[in-house]
Amino acid sequence: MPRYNPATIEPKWQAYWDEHKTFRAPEMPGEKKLYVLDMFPYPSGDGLHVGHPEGYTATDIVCRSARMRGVSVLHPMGFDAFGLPAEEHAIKTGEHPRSQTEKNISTFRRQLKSLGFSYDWERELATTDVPYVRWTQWIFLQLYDTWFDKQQQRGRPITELEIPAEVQSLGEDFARKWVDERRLAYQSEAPVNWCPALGTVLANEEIVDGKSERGGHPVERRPLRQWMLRITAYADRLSEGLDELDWPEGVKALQRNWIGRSTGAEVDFKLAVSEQLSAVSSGTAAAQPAAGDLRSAGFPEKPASNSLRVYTTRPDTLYGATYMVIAPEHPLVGALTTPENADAVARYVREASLKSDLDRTELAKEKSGVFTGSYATNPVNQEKVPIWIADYVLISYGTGAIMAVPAHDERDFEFARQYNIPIRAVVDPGDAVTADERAEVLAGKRVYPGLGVAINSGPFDGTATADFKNNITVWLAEHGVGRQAVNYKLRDWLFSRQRFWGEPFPILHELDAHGRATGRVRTVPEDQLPVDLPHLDDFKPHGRPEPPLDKAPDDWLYPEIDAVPYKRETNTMPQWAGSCWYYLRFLDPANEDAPVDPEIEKAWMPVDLYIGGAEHAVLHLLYSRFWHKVLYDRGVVSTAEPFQKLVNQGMILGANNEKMSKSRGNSVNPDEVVAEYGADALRLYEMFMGPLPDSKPWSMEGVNGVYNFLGRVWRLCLDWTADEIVVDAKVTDAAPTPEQLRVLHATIKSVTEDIDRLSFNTAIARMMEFVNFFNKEEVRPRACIEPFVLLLSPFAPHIAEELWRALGSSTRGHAGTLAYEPWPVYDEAHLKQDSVELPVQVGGKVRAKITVPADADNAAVLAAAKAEPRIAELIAGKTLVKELVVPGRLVNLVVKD
Ligand code: ANZ
Repeated sequence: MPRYNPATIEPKWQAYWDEHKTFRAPEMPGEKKLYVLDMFPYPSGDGLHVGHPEGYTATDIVCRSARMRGVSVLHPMGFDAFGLPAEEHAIKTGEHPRSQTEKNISTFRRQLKSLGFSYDWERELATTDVPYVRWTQWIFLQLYDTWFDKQQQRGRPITELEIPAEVQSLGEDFARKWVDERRLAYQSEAPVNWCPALGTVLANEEIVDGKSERGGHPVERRPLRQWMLRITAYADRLSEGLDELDWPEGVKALQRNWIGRSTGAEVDFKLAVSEQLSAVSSGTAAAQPAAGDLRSAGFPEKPASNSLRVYTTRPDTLYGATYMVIAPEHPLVGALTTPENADAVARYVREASLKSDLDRTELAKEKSGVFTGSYATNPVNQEKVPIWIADYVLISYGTGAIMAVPAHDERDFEFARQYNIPIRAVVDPGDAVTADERAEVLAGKRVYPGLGVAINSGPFDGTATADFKNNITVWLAEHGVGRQAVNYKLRDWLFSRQRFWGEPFPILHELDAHGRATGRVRTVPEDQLPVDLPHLDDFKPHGRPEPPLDKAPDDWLYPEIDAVPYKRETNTMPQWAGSCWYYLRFLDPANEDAPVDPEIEKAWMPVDLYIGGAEHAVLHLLYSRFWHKVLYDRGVVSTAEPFQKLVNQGMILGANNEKMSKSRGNSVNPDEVVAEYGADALRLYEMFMGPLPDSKPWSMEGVNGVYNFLGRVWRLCLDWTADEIVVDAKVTDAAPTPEQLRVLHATIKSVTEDIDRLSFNTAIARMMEFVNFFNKEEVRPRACIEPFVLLLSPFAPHIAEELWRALGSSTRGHAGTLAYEPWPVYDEAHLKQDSVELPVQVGGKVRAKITVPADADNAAVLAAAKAEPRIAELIAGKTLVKELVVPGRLVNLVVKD
C-alpha cells in the first residue's frame, strides 16, 4: 500500500493502542502531572456531532505532546447519561431508558475510538452506572447532613451537641429548627416553574424568555414541595473564588452577574397602623430568613412587628422616598390593606400570582399596582409615605419591600408618573448631564439614577453620594432603624425533578400507623446505598406533578427501618447532579469505600485544563464549583476550586455559517468524514479551521485540503511508487545543511510554543511550511524528517505512528509506539539565519540572485550585487541613477546609458 490510505492504518493503530493500553494513566502521577478534562458528552441517539471532536482534539494534542515531554497525563472520558431524551424515547417506544442509553453509549464509544483520542479507557464511566449513582447519592447526604447530624449519628443526644449556648437556651425544638436551617439540602413549598408539556418542574436556569430551554414550552408558576440546595450560602465564595482562576474573563463575568452581589442598607419604616398589626404575630418578610441572614451564624434580627423593612442600594436617597411598595406575596399584605381597598388588592394579588418573575420585571411593558390604604413613617424626616402593592417588587429579593424614589430609579419613576405620585429630586447631577437635563431632573421631570450631590436632604445637603451612603448607614444603625446589608441575585437551586430517569434521592418520609406522612424525614443509611431505580412498566408522566416513581412497586416504595414504615422520596435528581463531580471519580473510578481516595485526589487535583462549550458558562460550572466547595469543607477534596484553567471552544457552523442542525440539513456526520478522509484529516481539519475559541463554518474543501497535506507528508517520507512500504530514497542519513537545520528548529520552536498557547491552527501552518520546504529538497536527512514526524504525531497520530515505524525499520528499531518518544527540543543556535539570498533587479527586472551574510550592511550588500558577474556586465559603462537595498528582501539598481 504505497499510497496514503487512512482506512488501513487508522484501525490498525487504534487496535494497537487498545491492546497495549498505551494511554493508561498511572494511579499516582510522577513529578509533573497534567489533568486534562473534556466536557463529557450526553450520549444522544444522534451520535457524535462534529462539534465534539473540536475540543476533544485540542485536549488530545495537549495530552499527547505532554506525555512525550515526560509529564504524567490523566485524560479520561465518560458519559453524562441521565436526562430527558432517553426518558421521552422510553415513553414513546416502551424501550427502557437504560437499554437505550447503553446502546447510545456504545455508539459514542466506537466513534470516539475511531478518532484516535488518547483516553485512558479503563477509567470510563457513565453517570447512570449504579456504583456511580451510589456516590452521587452519598454526596447528597453530605449536603443534607450537617456536622450536627454526624454527631447525633454517633449517638450523642441533641442537648449535648456543640451548638451555640443561645440556641440551646431556646429549647430543643428551636435547636432542631436552627440545625435544619443549616442543611444545604432542604425541602420547600416555594412557587416553582411547572412545565405541563415536559411534565416537570424546571430550575430558573432552565428557562429562557419565559419558556423551557428545552423545547420552548410555556412554563407556569405553582407551589409544590421540592428539594432545594442552598447554593446561596456559598454565594460569596463562589464569586471570590473566580479571581484565582485562569478562565475567560467573559465566563467569570457571567458567573459574577449570575451571583449578583449587591451591597446597600436595610431600613425600617415605622407603620402607622400598629393596632392592625398586632393580629399578625410573626408576619414580616424577614421572618422567612433571607440567605444572607442564615449565612451570618447569628440570628436574623427580626424587625419590630410594627415596622416595614426595605432593602435599598441607595440609602442616600431616603429623603426622596415618596411611596413604598411591598410584593404581592408579602406577609403584611393582609394587615396593611384597609377595608375599602380589600377587593382591588385581592384581585391584584391573584393576577400577580399567575405571572413569572420575568414577566413581572424584565418583560413588563407597563408597571401596575394598587394602594393598600396604609402609610409608614420615613425614619429620617418622619414623613408619612403611602404603601402600595406592585408586582415589580419581588418577594424573593431583599426583604420583598422597597422604598420608592421616583426621581432616581427608573421603575419607580414610571410607576409614579402612572399613578400621579410626587417625584422629589434629592441628588443634584451637577455637570454629569447637560444643563437642560439637569433642570428637568431638579423639577422631577426626568429620572437621574447616577451619582451627584445631595439636595432636599436636611442636614445631609451638599454631601457627595458615596459619602452620604456611608454616613446615613451609620446614622441608621445608631438610631436602631437600619443596618448595612448584602444581597444576591442568586437563588437556591431547585434540585428535584418529576422524572424517572435520574438518581433517586436517598431520603425516606416517615409514615404513621395509618400510612400517612408524619412530616419527619430521614436519610437512607450510607451502608444501604445505592438506592437503585425500581422496575417500572409505565414511564408516562401523568400531567400532574406527582413523579412517575409514585407508580413504583410497594416493595420499593415502602421500606421499613427498625420497624418504622417509610415512603421513599419519589422525585429524582436533575441531570446536573452527575456532572457535578465526575472529574473526581475519574481519579479513582473503582473505589468502593469512598468517592475518591484522598491521596489520589491530592496528587491529581485540580483539573489543569478543562475544555468545552461556552453554553456551560454558568450552570454546570457554577453547580460543580458549589459541590466542590462543599466537598472541600467536608474534607473530601483538597483544593478549593476544581478547574484551574478553562477554555471554551467556538461553535462549528454549517457551511453556510448557520448553526448545524438536522432540520437545516447542514449537519456533518463525523463517521462519513472518517470513512472518506480518515480520522487524522478530520482532527487536523478541525484544528486548522481557525483559532480554537472562534466560531467557524465547515468546509469539505478544507477537509480535502488537509487530506492532501497528509498525502504530501506521506510522500515526503515514503516511496509511493513502491508496492511495499519503503522509505523514499531521498530520505538518508546525510548530515543536514545549516538551512535545513534552521527550518527544522524554527518548526520545533513554533509548534511547541503554539501547542502551549493552544494555537493549533498556526502550529499546523508551520508544519505545512516545513513540508513544502523539504519536499523540494533532494536530500531529506532523517535527522530532520524524524523529529518532524514526532511534532505531527499529537495532531495526526495514526499517520505519524505508521511513518515512525517505517522510518525506523531500516536503521534502528522503532518498535512499539511513538507515544512516549522524547519531544523534539529546539536549539537556539540553529535558528539564526547565517546568510540570505536576495534578488537583484536592474531596470525593474530580476537579473540575478546573490547570497550575502544575514547581518551584512547595505554597503556590503550593494558591493556584492555589483560584483555579481551578470550584474557587473549589465551595469558596465553605465551611470547608476539609483541604488536601493530593502534589507532581507531585494536590491534594486536603476541605470542610464
Ligand atoms: C431605593 C432606590 C433609590 C433604589 C434609587 C435604587 C435607586 P440591586 O442593585 O439589584 O440589588 N429593590 C430592592 N428589593 C427589591 C425587590 N424585592 N424587587 C424589586 N426591586 C427591589 O437593586 C437594589 C434596588 O432595587 C434597591 O435600591 C431597590 O430600589 C430595588 F435611586 O431603593 B432601591
